[in-house]
Amino acid sequence: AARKPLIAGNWKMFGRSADLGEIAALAETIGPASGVVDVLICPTATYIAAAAEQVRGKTILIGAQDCSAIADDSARTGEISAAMLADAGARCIIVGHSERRTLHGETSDLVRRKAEAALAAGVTPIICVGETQAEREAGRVAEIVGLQVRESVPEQGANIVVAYEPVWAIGGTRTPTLPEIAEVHTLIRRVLAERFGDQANAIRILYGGSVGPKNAAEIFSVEGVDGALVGRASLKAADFAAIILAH
Ligand code: G2H
Repeated sequence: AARKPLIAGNWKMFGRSADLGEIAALAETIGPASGVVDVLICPTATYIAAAAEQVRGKTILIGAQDCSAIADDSARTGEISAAMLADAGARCIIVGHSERRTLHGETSDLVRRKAEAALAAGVTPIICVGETQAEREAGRVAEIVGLQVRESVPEQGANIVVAYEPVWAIGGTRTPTLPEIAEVHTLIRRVLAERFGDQANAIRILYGGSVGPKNAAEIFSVEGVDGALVGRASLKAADFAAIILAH
């Protein structure tokens, strides 16, 4: 299946106003490469509108890092709905990042409802899954990741992206071996096919966790890897451009 690669930057709670200029610099550097891959930058919600302004007329997409699971306009002080993020210019929303699951107690059930809220707002959810170090050492990768996919992916609608982010590989220097990445991506597509049949072939599955300019090309060479979710290395235009151009 011909899936257009997606290279997504997750600015986490790092990127500030002063960093928004990196987006224009990125557009300048990648030039026509942005036609063959989809490029997405997800800043903190308060910067989405300004970031969307930066990419006006360019092919770079802007997204969000999280959204409320509640789809309707309602009394939810402090929450931001997927529709509001879409209003601000978000085209994709990351849901279920391991930092949300671990540090904010999000369950797969909540992640699925967030993904459903994104779909209802016409925004593509990027649903994150991944095992911990202890789970990998216990030989439970297929069980844990399979369960997370079954529980976090909405029943309806194959218009999603899945990101495989092994928790132990995030924000460090270690990544799985290439065969290990291939194995989990194959597993995820098999689980998606159980639900969506042939439609699963159109779903992009990204790898995330310590992707940088040095290892991007080899990770992109892995069968079944349709792009990357990049944290720290997405903040500086030069680094992120090098990753995009490695595809
Ligand atoms: C994993 C990734 C982006 P980093 O969290 O989501 O971050 O590339 O810094 O490991």
